[in-house]
Amino acid sequence: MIPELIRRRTILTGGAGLLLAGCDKVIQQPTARKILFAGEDMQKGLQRALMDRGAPAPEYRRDQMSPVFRTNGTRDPGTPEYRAMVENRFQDWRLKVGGLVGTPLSLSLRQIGEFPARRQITRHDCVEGWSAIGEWTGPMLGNVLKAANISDRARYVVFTCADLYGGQPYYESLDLIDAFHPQTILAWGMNGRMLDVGHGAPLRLRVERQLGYKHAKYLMRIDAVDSLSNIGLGKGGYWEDHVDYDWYAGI
Ligand SMILES: Nc1nc2c(c(=O)[nH]1)N[C@H]1C(S)=C(S)[C@@H](COP(=O)(O)O)O[C@H]1N2
Ligand SMILES: [Mo]
Repeated sequence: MIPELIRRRTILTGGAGLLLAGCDKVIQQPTARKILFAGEDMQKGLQRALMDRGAPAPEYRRDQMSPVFRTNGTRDPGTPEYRAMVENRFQDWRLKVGGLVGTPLSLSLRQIGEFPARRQITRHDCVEGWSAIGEWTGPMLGNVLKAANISDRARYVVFTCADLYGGQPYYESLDLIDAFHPQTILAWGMNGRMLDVGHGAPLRLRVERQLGYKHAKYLMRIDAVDSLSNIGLGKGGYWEDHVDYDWYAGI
């Protein structure tokens, strides 16, 4: 369910707003956009697309879980800072929640564990051509953003990670439709255990309607922003900025 404030704002911002805000690759594809909205009033088409984006990703049974869930991208951030955090079992790790929020937060793993947790068995799809079904546990991102009193000027949330690519932290972002999707969670558990280093300890994003690279591992910061233009090269994520990913949606 999309919170009323977001639904209202998105409809008010109209076409350009939604298209710019969209992480939904299908909507961003010019061809798909034409097909989706052909013969349809633009505003209606956008509203329909918005409804579709709130739909749940499939969830699976326990016996459908993959016996092996591979790791991909960074498998260990390997920095001295991260090593030190692993060594003391993330007791000094804090998730910073800032940017356009009324109440900036600095949350320990224990405090994150105090939020009601969702447990979901979902399929991860990496654009490199593999999938795996796993169980993820953690609070809804939307509840953490609400706890931080996210401003109604915010339009995106940006995730900053502990692992470095070319000396800079991996980063990703979501618009608020995905951020408040009920299956978008900050996972501290996987397959019934605490998240391990390979899969993004101590905390990683699960955004089940999106491809694998959106699921930022090794979370350090979450910032609410009104624009992505000052983040990295302006396209909202490490791979978006450094690789042309538009072809994914064309499949
Ligand atoms: N911080 C960070 N998050 C990341 C990556 C990464 O390299 N660094 N790789 C992404 C990609 S491409 C995929 S497919 C998934 C892999 O998650 P897994 O290792 O749990 O399978 O993490 C995503 N999140
Ligand atoms: Mo991936």
